[in-house]
Amino acid sequence: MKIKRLFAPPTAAAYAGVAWAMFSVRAAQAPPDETPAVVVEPDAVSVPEGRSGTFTVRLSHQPAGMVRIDMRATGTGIWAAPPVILIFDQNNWNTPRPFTMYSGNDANTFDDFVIVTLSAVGYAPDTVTLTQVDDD
Ligand SMILES: [Ca+2]
Ligand SMILES: [Ca+2]
Repeated sequence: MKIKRLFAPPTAAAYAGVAWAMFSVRAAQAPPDETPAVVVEPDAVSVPEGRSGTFTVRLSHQPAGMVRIDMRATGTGIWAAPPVILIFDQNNWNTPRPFTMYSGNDANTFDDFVIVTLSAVGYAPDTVTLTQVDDD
């Protein structure tokens, strides 16, 4: 019925069609598309010395195929991560996947830290900062 009104002659019915068309344009413009990104949560994790800390990783947008997450770590102290490669696909891209890192026992007395950057082709990278809680 409403599509018919758009093509009607200039009568009262035609004005109703115009109003409906304007509403359609507004609906198409909002919300704006966001940049596809790797999503890491939370932004910061506190890890007791000798223990582990966990964060999660997902994608903001559905990929066309398989997407591999690359990890890069920079910081101080002794950290270890399991040899796990995170791969997302069209079905599991928005399911948060946990990833655990371990803080090694060290001889120093300060809180070491590591910044982990997670990236993927076609997606903006995200980071998480793991901060050790030194026990010496
Ligand atoms: Ca220590
Ligand atoms: Ca330390």
